[in-house]
Amino acid sequence: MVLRLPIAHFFEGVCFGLFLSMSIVTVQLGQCGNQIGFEVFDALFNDSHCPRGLCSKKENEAYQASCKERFFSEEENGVLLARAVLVDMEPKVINQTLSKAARSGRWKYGQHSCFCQKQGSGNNWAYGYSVHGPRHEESIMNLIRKEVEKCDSLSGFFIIMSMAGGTGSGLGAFVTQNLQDQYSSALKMNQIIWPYGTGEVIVQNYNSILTLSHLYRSSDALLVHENDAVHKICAKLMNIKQISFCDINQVLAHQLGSVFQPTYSGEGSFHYRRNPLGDLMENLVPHPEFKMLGVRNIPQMSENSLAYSTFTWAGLLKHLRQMLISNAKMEEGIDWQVRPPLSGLPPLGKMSVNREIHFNTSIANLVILRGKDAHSADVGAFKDPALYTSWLEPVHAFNVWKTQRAFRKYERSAALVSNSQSLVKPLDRIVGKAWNMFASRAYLHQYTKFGIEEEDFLDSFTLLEQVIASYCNL
Ligand SMILES: Nc1nc2c(ncn2[C@@H]2O[C@H](COP(=O)(O)OP(=O)(O)OP(=O)(O)O)[C@@H](O)[C@H]2O)c(=O)[nH]1
Ligand SMILES: [Mg+2]
Repeated sequence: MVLRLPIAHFFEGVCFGLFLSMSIVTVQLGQCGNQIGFEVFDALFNDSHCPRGLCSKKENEAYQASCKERFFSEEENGVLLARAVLVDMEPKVINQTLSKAARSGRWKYGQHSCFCQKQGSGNNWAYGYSVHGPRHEESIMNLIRKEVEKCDSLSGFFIIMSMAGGTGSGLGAFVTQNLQDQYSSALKMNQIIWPYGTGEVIVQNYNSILTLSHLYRSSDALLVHENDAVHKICAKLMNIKQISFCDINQVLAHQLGSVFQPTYSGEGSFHYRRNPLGDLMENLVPHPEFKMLGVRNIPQMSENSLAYSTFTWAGLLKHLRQMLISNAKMEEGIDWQVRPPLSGLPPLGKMSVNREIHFNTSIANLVILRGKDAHSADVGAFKDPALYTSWLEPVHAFNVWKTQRAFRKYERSAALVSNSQSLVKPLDRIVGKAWNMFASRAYLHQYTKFGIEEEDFLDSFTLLEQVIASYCNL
């Protein structure tokens, strides 16, 4: 696969940053994966076709071209097709997703990019993994291969799924493993949705530990969003009263868009970064034992409030850093007392031990700045060695990506992708709950009857206990 760029446009490309990007093939699995996938493509499309962008026409065109190459191919009539494969074991959600995209009138899914069956996996991971997986392996991998063949140059796969259901989680783990076998040099990043803590499904903790442990073996990075955290953002920051999955998915899509949309390839450069997934991995996953990533975003608010707000980079970055170290998912309710240990600040008195425990240590952070004067923003506070584990130099642990092209309606917006301890607590909680059920052998027969044995559960527990211990010891 080679990069094709018409010679006539080559020099123009050099001058105006039209270096085409490598492409990402998205695989949307199950209800959750398909509903989120739609919102992600819609957000990417709408942002890149936003008329303002607060930059020159030429720059806007370069940004648009880069986004297109990453996430869309083009039909002869100019309509954009998402570089995506849709998989579910029941038709309802896929049909809804296809028609929502078609209704947008501006982009759609390919006619032959879906695979669905008549009956889902009934929230049973084992059914998705051991029954649907092998049975439909060939058809699904063929669809993915066709999508890969449409890319001039492949950066990797973005696989969207929940971890609590049966199809997205079980079949998603199966497909990820196949991608690892068949495209070992392409990167695989899984977007996984952490279930509500209150629990919608009794076996969600079983499904979750099986998903996480399998992905830990076959994926390069797990980008995690917790439904509880996004729900709170909808309630507190977006002021939504009756919160639906659609609202949650739009917040999620906003966060993902602010990570995946183009940024300049380096300090002082006006070319857009070519290999988005490769660069993300290089910046954020320095060791395969640590591959759980989270995203934070600022500012986030309803359009009405946005019209009356102004922000400075200094203010946004100060909040974002405190959100990181105090492990807050949104700017409201940040604990400003949390400080880095050994940062040279005066001791905090007798609470200090507790506070230091609450300090969220990072392995790696990537700050992404979009909008007015992004080049002048000072990110020095993220380079403090006290924020990071001691085995990695801050110069390797911190990176910043920028573009002066504004994101959606935000004059300035910042995203932070972190590999940090922030998922240890929720992971420990899920492993604990699953272990309690496992100890009393509850519901195990539903898994063993489809070939997932006690031994597989024990392997999952061992692997995840190890992950928890590694993150705790940072
Ligand atoms: N954020 C978000 N979470 C969702 C959405 N739909 C389902 N979920 C979550 O996903 C989990 C259930 O998984 P689903 O994706 O519905 O299951 P599935 O993959 O279709 O599998 P089966 O229906 O069992 O075949 C629960 O934790 C839900 O909270 C969605 O649109 N957005
Ligand atoms: Mg389903």
